Amino acid sequence: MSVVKGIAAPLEKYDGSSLRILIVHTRWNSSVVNELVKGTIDTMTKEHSVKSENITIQTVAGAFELPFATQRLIAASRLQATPNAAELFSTLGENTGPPPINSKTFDAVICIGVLIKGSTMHFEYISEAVSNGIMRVGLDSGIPCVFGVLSCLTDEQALERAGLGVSEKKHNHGIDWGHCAVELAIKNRRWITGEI
Ligand code: DLZ
Repeated sequence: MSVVKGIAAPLEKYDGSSLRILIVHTRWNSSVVNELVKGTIDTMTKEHSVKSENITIQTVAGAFELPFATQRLIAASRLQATPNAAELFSTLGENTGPPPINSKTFDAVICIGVLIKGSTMHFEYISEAVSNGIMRVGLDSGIPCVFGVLSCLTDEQALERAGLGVSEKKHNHGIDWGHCAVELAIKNRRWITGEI
């Protein structure tokens, strides 16, 4: 039987050697999250030549904190990058369009966490809030924000999707997030300059 699900290979090879990447990950469910972070980093460094010194890693407690932390870290990187006050204030608001490209701002962010369903409605509320929040940060900032949050019904699903399970289908989704971040970062650099 042919395989339907999954991502097709990219159409070009992306050179990530000049990219600056931010990873924000949770400390909830850390054994799975750490493996996902490793898969993401290995993919970017080994397959796209992203320099490990250009990958900034920050942690938050749980998935609910990911959108806020990401938004503030993007703002902080712009503060570091902006040499004068006028420019500084013009980059602080939301919906201000694409950021300046320089050595301090991030080309892409990868938000990584694992939500595992419990016996209350917590999972449903957090999943929706986090996915909407991460999308909003990306659209408001103009910086690609990769959605690296697993929403799993069981521990086994989480392990399988971090490449840790016993099933033959196990796959570390961090690999896909690494590819995705590099592709979108490179493409966004082109789009910022009007190139299509
Ligand atoms: C409270 C909570 C629960 C029950 N489950 C998870 C989870 O599976 N994954 C996760 O990343 N975080 C969880 N949290 C913590 C919330 O995301 C958040 O950190 C707290 O509600 C504090 O805002």
